[in-house]
Amino acid sequence: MPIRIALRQASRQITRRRLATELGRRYASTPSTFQWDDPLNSQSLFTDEELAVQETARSYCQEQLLPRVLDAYRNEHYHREILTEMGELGLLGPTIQGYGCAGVSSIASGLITREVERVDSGYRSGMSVQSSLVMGPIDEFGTKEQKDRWLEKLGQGKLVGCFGLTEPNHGSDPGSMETTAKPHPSKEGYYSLSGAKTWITNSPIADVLVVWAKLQETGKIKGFVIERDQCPAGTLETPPLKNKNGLRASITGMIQLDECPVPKENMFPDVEGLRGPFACLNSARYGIAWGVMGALEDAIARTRTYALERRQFKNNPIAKYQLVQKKLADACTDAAYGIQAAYQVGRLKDEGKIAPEMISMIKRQNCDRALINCRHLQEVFGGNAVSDEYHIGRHVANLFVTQTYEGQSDIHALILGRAITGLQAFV
Ligand code: TGC
Ligand code: FAD
Repeated sequence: MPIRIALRQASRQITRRRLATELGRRYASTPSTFQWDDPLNSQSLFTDEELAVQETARSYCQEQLLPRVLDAYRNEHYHREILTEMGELGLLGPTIQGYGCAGVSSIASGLITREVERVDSGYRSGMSVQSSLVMGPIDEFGTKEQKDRWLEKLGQGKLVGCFGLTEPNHGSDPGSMETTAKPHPSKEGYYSLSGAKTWITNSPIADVLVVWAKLQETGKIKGFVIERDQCPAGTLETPPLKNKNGLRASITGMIQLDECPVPKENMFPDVEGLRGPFACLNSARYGIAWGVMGALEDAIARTRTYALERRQFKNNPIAKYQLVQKKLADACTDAAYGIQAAYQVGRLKDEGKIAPEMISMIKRQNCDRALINCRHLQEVFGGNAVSDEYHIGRHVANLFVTQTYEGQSDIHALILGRAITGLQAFV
């Protein structure tokens, strides 16, 4: 059964279940009822289909991902099968029409990333790369042959993809990249790619690698899809980068290309320059803006529970103390505002009315606020914050990475500054 139809059926079931069991609590709650875990009643904004997608994602994440995360994080082990499981549920490439993808709204896709990152940013990272940074450019810039060849298998999680833009010497400034593509000296109809990409999510396990390189003939950036199993020995290496102190439940590595032959038909024909990678990054950054709110919401829920149970001074729960309450009030406010902002940008995205600066604004603000609030909430756990079983330290370490990748926070401030003043401050 096509996933979209499954989702519609699920949506109807949820509507019935919702009316039966949740009436009066959240969806049908009166406007005056304050819910600490949804202070501005964002649930009331979502369509039935979006609620169904949220429910599917939440059940999967809480029942299947959460039990695995501590082991994955401790051992820095990414469970490859997660992408297959997500594919079976229709969570990959969810906004893409056709190729077995769910074809749901940008809000629904944001709700998926929020649920996944409620468990762990690294799991969201692996999924975002597959959906926004690999399936996204193939869908947007690929030929029909390229789409037919890869999209369905990527959507099912049968193939894993990665996105290589960052280089060892060029992170915030990818326009200065050194990786080149030139006509292959001995293979007719092939380009030869050489260069190195670093800090690449999924690269050690990727079957298809979207790599951005400068075409030697023109000096313009072009996108290529490299198929690992087509690369002669020694032309493609993807060593893992181990011993990370954040995002340990995801897998990260390099892409090393040494005169790697890539068929000309694997190049995206009609997009050139930074517009190509940045168009994909718009979707991925939008997803992060939702995702980090999930991590913050999980931190709030865990902190609230802990503060109500932990007693100090005359047997009072520490939740009774004003400084603890202020930390929770700040965090709940930022989470609620962040969701509203992400929602507005998502609706505008689907209406074709977004400017990239809107995405810079929510990516930066939501990542910064998630990180700062989690760092404050971590204090509520006292010494127990040091134990990974309380999960808060893992969120803090992960959120530092989310603030850094896909444009570090200050870089997004400069993107906004350029839009506000008309003056660019990068160089
Ligand atoms: P600039 O002159 O600003 O732009 C060059 C061309 O690109 C176009 N463009 C965009 N198009 C669509 N969407 C956007 N958001 C766009 N931003 C720029 C622009 O219109 C122009 O087009 P054209 O046709 O005129 O050539 O370029 P610049 O070199 O001055 O850029 C500066 C800056 C800082 C904005 C940019 O380089 C930047 O954003 N740097 C941050 C780098 C970054 O985000 N890297 C991400 C790597 S991927 C990653 O981190 C994945 S992590 C995944 C995970 O694990 O979840
Ligand atoms: P730099 O560019 O060296 O920046 C260092 C600091 O200098 C930052 O604070 C930055 O804001 C500041 N800075 C730089 N230039 C300026 C300026 N002009 N004005 C003011 N401040 C400035 N990349 C991919 O392509 N694909 C991936 O899948 C991917 N996954 C990642 C996964 C992880 C776990 C990590 C850590 C990174 C990943 N990245 C990926 C790379 C990521 O996008 C880069 O790390 C990020 O863009 C920053 O680049 P950089 O690390 O080279 O930092």
